[in-house]
Amino acid sequence: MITLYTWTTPNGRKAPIMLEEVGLPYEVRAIDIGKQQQFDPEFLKVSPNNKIPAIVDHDADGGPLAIFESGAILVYLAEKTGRLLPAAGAARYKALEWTFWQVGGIGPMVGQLGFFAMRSKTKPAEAIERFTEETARLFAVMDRRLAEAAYLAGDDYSIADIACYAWTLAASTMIRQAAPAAWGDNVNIERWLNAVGERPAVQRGMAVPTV
Ligand SMILES: N[C@@H](CCC(=O)N[C@@H](CS)C(=O)NCC(=O)O)C(=O)O
Repeated sequence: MITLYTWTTPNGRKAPIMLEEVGLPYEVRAIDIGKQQQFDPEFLKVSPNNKIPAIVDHDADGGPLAIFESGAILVYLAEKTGRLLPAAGAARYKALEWTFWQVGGIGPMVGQLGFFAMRSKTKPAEAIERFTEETARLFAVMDRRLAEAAYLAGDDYSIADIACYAWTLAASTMIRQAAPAAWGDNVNIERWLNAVGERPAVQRGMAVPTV
C-alpha cells in the first residue's frame, strides 16, 4: 500500500495520475495547502520541504520509504513497476529530460504567472510581463517538440507527459484567460492535451483528491 499526500493543484495531480496508470493500490491524505496543512509536523516528517505531493511506500525494499518532489515520485513509481520510463537507452533520457524540464521550467514559471496574473492583490506589471514571456517561450519549445514526436519522450507516452499534463491544461484554460500572450498558437500541444486527457487513468487521477 502507498499513502499519497496531495492537493487539488497541478503538482498535486501528477502522482495520482501515475498511481492510476500503473495500478498500484493507494490511500489518499488530502493536504489542504489553503489551510496551511503542509506545515503540520506529521506531514513535515514525510515532506520536509512542506510541499505536496509526497508518498510513503509501506512496502518498499528495506522498509517504509517517504518521497517528496513530484519528479522523484514519478521516477520511483516507474522503476518500481517497470512502466512509463524505459530502463535504459535514449528513450529513458528523453523521458527524464522532459520530466525535469517540467519540474524546473513549466511548474515554477506557470505557477508564478498564475500567482501574479490571477491571485496577486497588486498584479505588478513587470512580474506579469516577465513570467508571461517565459511561459510563452516554454510552451513554444513544447509545441515544437510535439510537432516532431507524438509524446514528449518520443513515440510512447511516459512520465514526462504525466508531469506536464495538469500544468499545461491549467495554462491552456485559466491562465490563458488571465494572460493570453502566455499561450500562443500551440496546435501540437492542443493535439497532445486531447490525447493525454482521453486516457481513463488521467481522468481518474485528475479527480484526486476529492474535496
Ligand atoms: N517542485 C515541487 C513543487 C511542489 C509544489 O510547489 N507544491 C505546491 C502546490 S502546487 C505546494 O505544496 N505549496 C505549498 C507551499 O508552498 O507552502 C514538485 O514538483 O513536487
